[in-house]
Amino acid sequence: MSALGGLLGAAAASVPLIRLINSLCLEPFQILIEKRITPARDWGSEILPGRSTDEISKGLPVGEGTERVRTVDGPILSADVMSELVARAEALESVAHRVNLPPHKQGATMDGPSLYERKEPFVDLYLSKEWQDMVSHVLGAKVEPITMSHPSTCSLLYYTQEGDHIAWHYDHNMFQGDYYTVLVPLVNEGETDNGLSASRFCFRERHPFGLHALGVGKTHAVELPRNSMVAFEGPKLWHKAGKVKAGDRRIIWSMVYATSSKQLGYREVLRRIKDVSYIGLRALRRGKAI
Ligand SMILES: O=C(O)CCC(=O)C(=O)O
Ligand SMILES: [Fe+2]
Repeated sequence: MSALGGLLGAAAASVPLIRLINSLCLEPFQILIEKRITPARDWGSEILPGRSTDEISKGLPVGEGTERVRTVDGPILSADVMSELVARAEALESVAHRVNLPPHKQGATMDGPSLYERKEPFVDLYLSKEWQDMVSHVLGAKVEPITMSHPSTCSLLYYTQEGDHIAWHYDHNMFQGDYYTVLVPLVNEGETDNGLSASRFCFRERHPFGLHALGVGKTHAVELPRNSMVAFEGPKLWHKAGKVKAGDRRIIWSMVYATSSKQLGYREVLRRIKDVSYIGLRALRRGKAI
């Protein structure tokens, strides 16, 4: 083989590697672009309608290691905005990406990049200063939005078929600052006594030797009616979404905020490796949700 042929061959062989490195390293640069996104709407009067942020409850009276959980009773958003978001979420259900990864997860997801590309109102609200301020107040920490290129930044989770759930887990922090997950139920309907689905947001108190992951310690189950909110430090709180029963419908708007949205490259690589272990190389596609 000529020197040129060898060079071309080596270049061709390295294309997948270059793609891989690109997809692992590109995202930190995307933050710079996304910081320029300005929300189109004024959401101020739609958030906590008729209530001041000082009136809203801050935190659950729970035990050791759960101080990072905050719940807020509804209404979080005005009836009009809530109806609009519910209608959009219902309309997107047919295009949401369904996964079945027993025993970890079963359900459908509309990931952040897809919501962003479709200019859905969730992204506008997520990025707005008013919403950010309210979330910061609830958490007692000044937080900011993270890159829109992550699947979980601002996503919709559908628990609409029997057995849909997410098993016990920590969320993955790939940022320098503290990382918070914020959940707002858009739909939560079923046959339980109070009309909610059988799926509850559950979290377990931290055990000093990590035995909470083995089932040791007190578990709390939180009922989340439509238009309420729970916010928590996902990478430090052992949590899950229980299984829905046949006929239940639970649709959650899930968001991520951080005290510093500067990404740590090696943590992002670890996240990608974890995702690839679940769903294979297609996890490397930009914004692919599992
Ligand atoms: O749907 C739930 O209750 C939990 C969702 C969750 O764990 C997450 O978005 O990180
Ligand atoms: Fe989670």
